[in-house]
Amino acid sequence: MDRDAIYTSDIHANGFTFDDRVASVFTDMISRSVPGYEQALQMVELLSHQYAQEGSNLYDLGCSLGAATMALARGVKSHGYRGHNCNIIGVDNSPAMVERCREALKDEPVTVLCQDILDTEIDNGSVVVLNFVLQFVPKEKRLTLLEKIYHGLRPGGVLILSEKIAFDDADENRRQTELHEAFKRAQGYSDLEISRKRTALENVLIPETLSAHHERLKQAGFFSSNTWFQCFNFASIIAIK
Ligand code: GEK
Repeated sequence: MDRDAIYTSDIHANGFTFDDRVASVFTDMISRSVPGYEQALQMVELLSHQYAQEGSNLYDLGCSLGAATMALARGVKSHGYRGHNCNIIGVDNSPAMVERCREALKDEPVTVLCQDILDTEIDNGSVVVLNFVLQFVPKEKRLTLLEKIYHGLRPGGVLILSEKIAFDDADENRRQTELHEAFKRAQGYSDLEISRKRTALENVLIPETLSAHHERLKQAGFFSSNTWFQCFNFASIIAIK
C-alpha cells in the first residue's frame, strides 16, 4: 500500500479532488484519516450478511477503491441461500478510482460503474452503502438522493450512512476536531499536513450534525434510523425502510 504524503507539499492546496494522485494512496489516506474506518467496513459486511435479500441489488455509492463493495460481497457470500442471486454494484464518479477499483475487483462478482451517484438508478435494493460520501454531495441535493434510495429499496431494506459529523455546540465541535487531529498525528501526519488538508477540504467536505442526518432520513421516508457507531466526529447510521 502506497503511503499518503500528498500534503507534505502544497501542490493540492487549492482544493481537494479525487484524482490519480489521491487514488494511488487512497487506502492509506482513509485508514489514517478516518477513525473507525476499518470497523465501519467490518460492520458493512455484517449488515450485508444480515439484511441482503435473495434476488436483490446491493449498492456501494461512492465506492472509491471498492473496500465496502468487497465487504458487501463477503457478507453475501458467507450467507448460503439468503444472499444468493444478489447483484453487487459499486459506483464512483472519479475515473482514477474506478479504474483502480475495476482492476482490484476484476475476479469478484461485482459491477463497478463510473457515474455520478445522483444519476444512479436504484432498484430492487436490499442494502445501500454511503460510506463517507454524502458529505461530498452538495447539501441541497442530499434529500433528493436519500429519497431516491428510499424508493429503490425493498421493504425491510437498509441504508448504511457513514459520515464526518459536526456538532451544534461550538466548544464541542472544537474538542471533537482536536481529538480527530490528535488521531491523525498519532497516525503519523504532521501538523502541516493536517492543516493543509483541512484547508483543501474546506467547501468540499461539508459535515452536518447527527440530528440533521436523522431528520433528513425521516423526511426521506425511513421509519427507523439509529447511530450504531461514533468515534469523535465520525459516525455511522443504519436506516431501515
Ligand atoms: C470506502 N466509500 O472506501 N458521485 C459518485 N461518486 C462520488 C460523488 C458523486 N456525486 N461524490 C463523491 N464521490 C469509500 C470511501 S471516499 C471518502 C469514499 C473520503 C466519491 C469520490 O470520488 C470518492 O471516491 C468517494 O466518493 C469518497 O468505503 O475520501 O473521505
